[in-house]
Amino acid sequence: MKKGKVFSGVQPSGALTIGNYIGALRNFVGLQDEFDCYYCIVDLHAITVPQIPKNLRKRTLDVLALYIASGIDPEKSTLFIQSHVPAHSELSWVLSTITYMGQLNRMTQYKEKAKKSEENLNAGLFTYPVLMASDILLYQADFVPVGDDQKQHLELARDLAERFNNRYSETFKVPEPLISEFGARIMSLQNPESKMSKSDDDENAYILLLDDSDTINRKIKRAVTDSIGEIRYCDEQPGLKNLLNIYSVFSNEDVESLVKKYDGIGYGKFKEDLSEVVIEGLKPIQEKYLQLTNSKDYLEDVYKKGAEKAAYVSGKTLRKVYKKIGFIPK
Ligand code: AQP
Repeated sequence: MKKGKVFSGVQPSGALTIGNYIGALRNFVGLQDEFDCYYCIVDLHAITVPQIPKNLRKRTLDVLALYIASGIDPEKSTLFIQSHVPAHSELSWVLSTITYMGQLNRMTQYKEKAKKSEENLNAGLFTYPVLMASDILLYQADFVPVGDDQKQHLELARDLAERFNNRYSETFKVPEPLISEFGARIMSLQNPESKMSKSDDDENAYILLLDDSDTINRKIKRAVTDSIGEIRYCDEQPGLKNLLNIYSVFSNEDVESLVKKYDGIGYGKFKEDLSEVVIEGLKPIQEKYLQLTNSKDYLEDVYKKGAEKAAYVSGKTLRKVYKKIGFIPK
């Protein structure tokens, strides 16, 4: 039987955080056996905010290395760089002609990013979700594992697939989001009301996958909690709730047992233990990452092979689209 397809991507817009890992990467790993998975490094998306070319190059390869270090196997999954597959930009243009301005205007991520980058309010930031829809629809993905913040973008992808199918006949699979119930939104350590983001100006707001143990200790120590002084899992203590979520993911213990374990114990000890659990959890990823960054040829081999396969699969969809809308085949 043919396997279902999965597509997802990560932007090389900064070093990856444990938010990216918990909400996305770690879930990618578990899908590899059951599905035909395409995991992309979405560099075209990353340039919607200014990037220093040298850093972008490095981060792109870093994301690839971190995909593999987190357990994604290039023999099972297709790993590739978005700009290596021109069909993404090509389909994006087509889909932009059936996207309503009103839909894009409602996108929360656009509104938030627009606030942050008033002097660089470029059109790419606005049409970002159309490119994301193209990424997904090109592979006829059944499922898209993402963090909770991407739900709205995924709705647009579904909507565009349906609109195109209704207008020109069945062409695209309508994808379903795969958002894990737990850890879908890891919050900033400095402001538990907003999500942890790799492009946050405050480096104490996030833990990077590649942070060393001293840095992790320091950031967790400084993480915002409250003055209640009791370890509980509730909305009135959002900082603590977030830390408990992180603890649970890295320790594989459920939140309830953690709350029991720390009954009557202060935040200091809890944070110390949390640091240890995070440091231990990240260790194997960091070790594998280090090995991989010394194997440039291997990484190049992976992304070249990945691009070949991705170009083949996406090319088929794009040709179908072009034909249906009335373009003359080459
Ligand atoms: N805080 C988070 N909690 C859970 N999941 C998260 N993701 C991001 N932040 C969290 C998930 O990570 C995947 C890759 O995200 P992305 O790089 O494509 O862009 P993003 O969602 O905009 O992530 P960032 O870290 O906030 O990047 P910047 O700061 O560059 O915008 C996605 O599946 C996302 O849901």
